[in-house]
Amino acid sequence: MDAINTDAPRDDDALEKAFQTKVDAETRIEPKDWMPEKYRHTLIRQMSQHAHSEVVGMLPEGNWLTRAPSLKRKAVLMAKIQDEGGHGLYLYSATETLGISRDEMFDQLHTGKAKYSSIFNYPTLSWADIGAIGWLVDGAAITNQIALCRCSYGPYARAMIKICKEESFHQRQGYEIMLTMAQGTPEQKAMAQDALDRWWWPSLMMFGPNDSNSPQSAQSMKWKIKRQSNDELRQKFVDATVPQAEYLGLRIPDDNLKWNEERGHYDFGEIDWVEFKNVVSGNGLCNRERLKDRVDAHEGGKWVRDAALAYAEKQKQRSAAAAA
Ligand code: FAQ
Repeated sequence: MDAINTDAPRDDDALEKAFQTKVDAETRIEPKDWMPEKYRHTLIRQMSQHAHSEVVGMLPEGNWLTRAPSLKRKAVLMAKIQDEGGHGLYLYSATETLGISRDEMFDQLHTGKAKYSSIFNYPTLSWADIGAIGWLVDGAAITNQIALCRCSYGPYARAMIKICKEESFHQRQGYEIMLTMAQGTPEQKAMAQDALDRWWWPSLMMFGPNDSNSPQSAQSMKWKIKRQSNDELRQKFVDATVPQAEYLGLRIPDDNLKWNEERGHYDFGEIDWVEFKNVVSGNGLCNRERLKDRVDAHEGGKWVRDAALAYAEKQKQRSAAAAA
């Protein structure tokens, strides 16, 4: 058998061309395949930010676990939050296939070097916020993630399929909370409206900057990491969500929202990009609190990780002794 000469000069241009041909032909890229370094880095950036978002996203909802209005609501919310933790774990594992360790990713999150979704830096002020998060935040997340199920990188695309199924249940449980409140007492309906007022614009920001202002988009679309642009996905979300708000009898807080017959889509107002930039750069209402809670949870769990490692080491030594 011929040995592969790893010292031979490699023609990166030819490799990149072959790589792009493979992507264009819709052949999935797998961990051991050759890939351009920039593709690997782009995926590590996006997938680790996505994983961090799932894990930090547990915090605003966790705030309401002890105050859920009934045992049933509490059990459902607990299951949803655990699902989000599971999504973080799939995504961290999928990202590890690209050659970064989980410890490095945690370090990037805890030192503020890595981003996570802007949405989780807003406070959850009432029980209706739990409904609004499920309906709008999970609804926006699914809109984005359905497109990611066809991402060119195999482990990311496959993780998304399971995650989307669970997010779809999350979205329904949120909508059902909103429906119950919107059909409840006038005070409950007012709480639901207030939650929609506060979560609508931040939910639209989840899709990222406008296409004309999105530095990563062009290359990510060419590599089929992203299959639809930020603005296309945002429009899809608005078009799907407006009739849902109408059914609830709630008003979306946007005076410029109206159906455009010619485009076949809803027109909507301008996002406050100054607010978006502030939140993404660490100055949102809850950025500091969220990072502190994450770091505290990680440090608080150190003894569990140490105990698990010590146990694994003891088992290894026992098996080695038994085999000797
Ligand atoms: N927040 O050039 P682009 C969930 C950053 S999961 C913070 O457009 P790209 C589940 C962006 O990273 C929600 N940063 O970038 C759940 C880039 O930064 P960098 C998370 C943002 O990557 C529900 C820079 O701005 N989902 O909710 C945001 O092509 C309920 C320039 O932007 C994902 O992560 C933002 N909103 O497009 C859990 C999906 N937007 O690294 C609990 C995967 C943009 O260059 C409860 N990610 N940035 O410094 C994506 O699809 C993409 O990364 C985008 C951004 C669309 C987010």
